[in-house]
Amino acid sequence: MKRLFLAIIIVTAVGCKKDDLPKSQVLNENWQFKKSADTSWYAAKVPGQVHTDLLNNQRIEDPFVANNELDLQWISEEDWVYKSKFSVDEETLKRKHLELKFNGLDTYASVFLNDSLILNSKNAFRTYQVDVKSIIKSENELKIVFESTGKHETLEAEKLPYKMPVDKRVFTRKPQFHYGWDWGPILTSSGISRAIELVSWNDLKIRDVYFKQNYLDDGSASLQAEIDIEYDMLSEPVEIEIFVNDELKSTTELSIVSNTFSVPFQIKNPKRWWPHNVGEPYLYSMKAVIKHDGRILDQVEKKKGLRTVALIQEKDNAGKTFYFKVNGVPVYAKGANYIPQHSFQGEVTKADYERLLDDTVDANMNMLRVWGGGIYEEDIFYELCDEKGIMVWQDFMFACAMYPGDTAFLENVKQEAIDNVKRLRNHSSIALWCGNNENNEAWHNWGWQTDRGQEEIDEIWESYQALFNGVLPDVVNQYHSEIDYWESSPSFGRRDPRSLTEGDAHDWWIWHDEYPFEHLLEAIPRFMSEFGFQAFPSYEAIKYINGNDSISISSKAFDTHQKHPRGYSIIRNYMERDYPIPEKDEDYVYMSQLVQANGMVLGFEAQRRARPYNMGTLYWQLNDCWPVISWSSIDYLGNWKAMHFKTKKAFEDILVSTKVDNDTLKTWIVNDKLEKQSGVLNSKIIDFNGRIIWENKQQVEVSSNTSELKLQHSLRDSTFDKNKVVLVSEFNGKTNHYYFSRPKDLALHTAEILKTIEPTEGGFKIELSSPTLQKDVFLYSSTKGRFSDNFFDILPNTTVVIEFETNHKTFEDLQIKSFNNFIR
Ligand code: BMA
Repeated sequence: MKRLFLAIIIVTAVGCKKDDLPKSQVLNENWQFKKSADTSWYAAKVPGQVHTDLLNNQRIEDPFVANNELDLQWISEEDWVYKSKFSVDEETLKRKHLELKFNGLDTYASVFLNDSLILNSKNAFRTYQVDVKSIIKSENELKIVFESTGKHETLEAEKLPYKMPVDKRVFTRKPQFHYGWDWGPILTSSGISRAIELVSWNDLKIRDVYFKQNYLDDGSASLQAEIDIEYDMLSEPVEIEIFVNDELKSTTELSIVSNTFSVPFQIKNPKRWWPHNVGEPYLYSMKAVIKHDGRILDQVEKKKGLRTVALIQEKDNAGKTFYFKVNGVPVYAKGANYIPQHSFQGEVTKADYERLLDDTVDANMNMLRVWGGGIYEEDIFYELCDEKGIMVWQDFMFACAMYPGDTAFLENVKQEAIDNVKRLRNHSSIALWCGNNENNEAWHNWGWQTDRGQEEIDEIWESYQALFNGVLPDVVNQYHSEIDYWESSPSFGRRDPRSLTEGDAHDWWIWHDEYPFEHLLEAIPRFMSEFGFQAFPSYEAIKYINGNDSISISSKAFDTHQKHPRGYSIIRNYMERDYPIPEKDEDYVYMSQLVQANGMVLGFEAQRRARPYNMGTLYWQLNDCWPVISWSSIDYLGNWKAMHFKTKKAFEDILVSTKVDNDTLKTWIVNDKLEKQSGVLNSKIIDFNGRIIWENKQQVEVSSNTSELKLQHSLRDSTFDKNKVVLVSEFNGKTNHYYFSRPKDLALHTAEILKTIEPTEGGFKIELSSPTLQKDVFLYSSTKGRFSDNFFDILPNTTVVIEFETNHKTFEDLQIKSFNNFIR
């Protein structure tokens, strides 16, 4: 009797209220901050971090200019306090549930609401939810104290009877690159890194919906909406409706008896999501609605693509395959390693994400690896990857270190993994979860076991196992079982011969071991997940570093922006091998970009020619987090280095590529498309004035999704001077230039480049021509804008047309460099 009475009350309470869907109020306004020991408060931006707040209040100099970084180390040794006042309206206050949701606190934070301590957080990658119903009022003060990470790290380190191979940072769950990297400054900031929300609801709130795909074929897709709720309506009947593209797909009635339930639904003749280069990255909009008595209690909508994706590792004669099969089709992965776009994440805008991911697609990449020393990216990153058809290899945030394995640490990481796997699992772009970056390789190959007792070695390795073969794969298996888990990238260190026959490889014979780029022609792994080479950034970034208009690269302060201890000498050694060494700084910058670009392209082409043995190439690294000399192809200011322009060509779905093997010229056509290609392969060797020395035309057909050797021509009887010719190959509008000598040996001529410039709707059209071959022509200007191509060759007596996209109405300072002018 009593029970029935209660039920009636609830039904009436639920039934009669209008407009009480759960609400979220974002608390980003009115923030102030101060150093803990100080008394004056300053305005703060949330989300953000203390360094940029200090900068915006003119308390410090720009950390990215000159060597200011070095003078700012005191910031991370201090504790910082943030506070804000916020009001809550009457209607919200009356709600049954009020909760504060912290989407990112970096890192050791004590949170006070109206002077009550409501949270102690210790993981920048986690989301924390706190019930505040009993203490929230109409006028409130939220205060957060961020303690210096160092204190905590010292305490944790002291608990161990030995030193971890990398000290300090491994104890704190925050972006590891904040502690400095070989391309990043030491700027260990703290602050409110993602939004804080006040979430309120009455009877029911959906915490999470996972539109899980159980089965997919051409005829139908079977899915289930796995719904997590909070509720106050035990045993109440509710209806759950699932909509796909606004069409009602299923209605289910059930009584609420637990926090989770799932609702199956079907999609007939499903459209697939594809990586953009092989199909359309089609996304459905899927919505779960929970109703009671015809009234909506809560609803969640997501964009979701249907696809299967699997990492295929099958034994073969050489070792084991390593490739991604999407919708049953092997897809060759072309792309890069992605790092955070800024040392201070709060500075990255939606426009920055859009531009960088457009640049990714523009360069014909279909995969990015979100590297483990950075962050689990913002939602917008994955939304754009879904939309643009970019696959994401997602590392968990562990890099180049060994991590603790005590229960508290493992539990903290487990919650972090659950938060992020659940947050990201509806994204079709996610193709792989990977445990860490180089931890396994480092432990076995970087001398980290030397001078340790067996017990210590065992304990550190057990911690590794517990985390990367326990906690993390268990979370992936439980929450995102449609995606594979890979323990560590790379599988084997480069000194292990298996690195070329199975798993993924990081080829740091190039750069770190200073092997010549030609090494890439022979050493071809199953999947190259890292290799790279540094170059100087754009003139604009160099001026930013210098804090003035100079392109000088030789000041002490400038050196703060080269984080690799041997960086300058490695660049010079490689340059000396193959290129002339220019005297002027601005020319040296240009030449460094050519060394990087041409060297990397040698690798890309060799790896792509070798498909299906090799099925992927991800270079180190796409972008920068500050102005720096680094391995990136796009600098901090968004400027493309020569490498990004050349990568774009080397990553075209249809690639013509040549190699000379024992006096035989061999040309392949690589076809990543799922359709066969036919056309004329036109090959000619010309001298630098355009005289044809040899020519061959043949009709060819190239099967889909393959690489085929199409031309073999013996050079044994050829009499041409290798330094004076180039092979120009063309197939269906794609061209490739192959030089037979090192750049510095080429007998290029100097001649004027003729140019005309005409205004167009979006900028200017530039036409360039020359009577002689001009190699690696570089256009630059102080007028802000974008060239449609750069670092290209002009063939003798042909005209190259380049668009310069700009908002400026005048364009009088176009400058041109040609590699020809450096030949002595
Ligand atoms: C790779 C990366 C980074 C590093 C890069 C260049 O191993 O994983 O750790 O920045 O090498 O040294």
